Amino acid sequence: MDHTQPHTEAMPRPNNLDAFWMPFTANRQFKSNPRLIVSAERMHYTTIEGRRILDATAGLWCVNAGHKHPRIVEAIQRQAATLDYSPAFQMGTPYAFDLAARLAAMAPGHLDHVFFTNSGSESVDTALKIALAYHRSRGEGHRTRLIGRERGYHGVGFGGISVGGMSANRKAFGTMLSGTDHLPATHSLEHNAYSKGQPEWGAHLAEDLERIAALHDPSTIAAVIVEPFAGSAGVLLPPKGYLERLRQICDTHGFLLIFDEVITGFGRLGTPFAGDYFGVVPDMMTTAKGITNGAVPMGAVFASKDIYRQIIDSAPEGTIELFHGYTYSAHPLACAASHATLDVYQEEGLFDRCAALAPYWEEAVHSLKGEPWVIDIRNLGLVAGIELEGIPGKPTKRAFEVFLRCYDKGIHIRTTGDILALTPPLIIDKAEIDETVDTIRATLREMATRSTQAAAE
Ligand code: PXG
Repeated sequence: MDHTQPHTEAMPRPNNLDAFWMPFTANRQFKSNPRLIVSAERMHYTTIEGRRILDATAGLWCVNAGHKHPRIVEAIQRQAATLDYSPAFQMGTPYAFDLAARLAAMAPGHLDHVFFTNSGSESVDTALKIALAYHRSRGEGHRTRLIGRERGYHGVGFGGISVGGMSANRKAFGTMLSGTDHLPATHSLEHNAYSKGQPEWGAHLAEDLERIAALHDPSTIAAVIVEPFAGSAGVLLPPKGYLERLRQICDTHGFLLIFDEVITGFGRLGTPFAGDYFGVVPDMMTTAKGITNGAVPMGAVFASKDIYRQIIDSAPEGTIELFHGYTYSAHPLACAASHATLDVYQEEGLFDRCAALAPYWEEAVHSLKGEPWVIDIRNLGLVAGIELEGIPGKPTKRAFEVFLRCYDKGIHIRTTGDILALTPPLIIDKAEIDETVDTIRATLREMATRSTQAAAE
């Protein structure tokens, strides 16, 4: 089969769906009615039956330049045929050094150094470890506490779930890291429902960091990690002034501020990073996903000059300064994919395109106000969360039904709890925005009609 051509005809189903233990999936439900994808191009997937599905979530918030971009495909193919693998421990490739320099030049402030990982989860655990190593090398090894936020998502490593605040991701996994604490989530239906962009209410929630500092004593706290806006928990936006205040409190007490930019990085808000959008520069930034347009796994932690110099310069010459790294850190295929991805972002002006489309997007998603069960709509850049009133006693069920029906109608959306999340590739056009929103509208109306009929019977 020619894999460079769009796949059109139906493919045979796999004989056995049992062996693959699927991640973050209702395995039994999925396997009883699987949704199998065999190819993708630009804004669309093709299913095994040959149906086209519009990808309104950029994969899992990662395919910012659209699927199967020829430039990225070609770069990966060329790299695989040139250097398939080479270690990044005590050796290096020109691609990795060039990429790190290029990324550092894109990053805000003094985030001048890049540590490569393979995923967002690894980026988060890496950043938390760097924070601890940094304080220790300054003779402040007593700073061990890590502060996250309720409803935060920082991947699935033990560090990430410890500072994360989504209870389903924590409850089965014991005590996790000790010495963590959590800020309150910033979302309030009561005060901020239907805000367009950043909500007005809630900057004071940052003051809780002072309470946490007073409780534990500031000298025990190493770092604070937050998503600039919470994605996985259902698009929870930072109130105006909130991130600025977190930055100030961290500066006052010597806490490192880490922005988890795994989904906000690489153009999602129309700027390279969310820190640029909000005008707040963290001490470290965790990234993944859009760094390679999702085409090859890769993550990167950006660290400030001060953090890097402190750890590197305080170790004796000739010794390894940070005992950390992955077999696939700076993998040649990922480096090639990332270089090509950055070229595409730049040459196609995709971040500017995102910024230019954001007002149209905002109006389109807010047109769902008043549709059945809709209780809030939130948006920023090319991101939206549409919160539904759940079925009493059956959380998540209503939103999941919307997901299934939209899929049948040819639109892929994400759900978390009873919130629909939309985060399309930055190449989406106005007609595709309308198609996405109209499909959700039609689905909600159809479900409401059916539920009224069922009640009458
Ligand atoms: N941090 C943040 C902020 C994330 O959103 C991770 C870390 C972990 O990345 P990896 O590469 O280890 O998965 C993420 C991942 C969704 C969804 O639909 C979001 C993520 C992953 C899968 C689904 O909200 N974010």
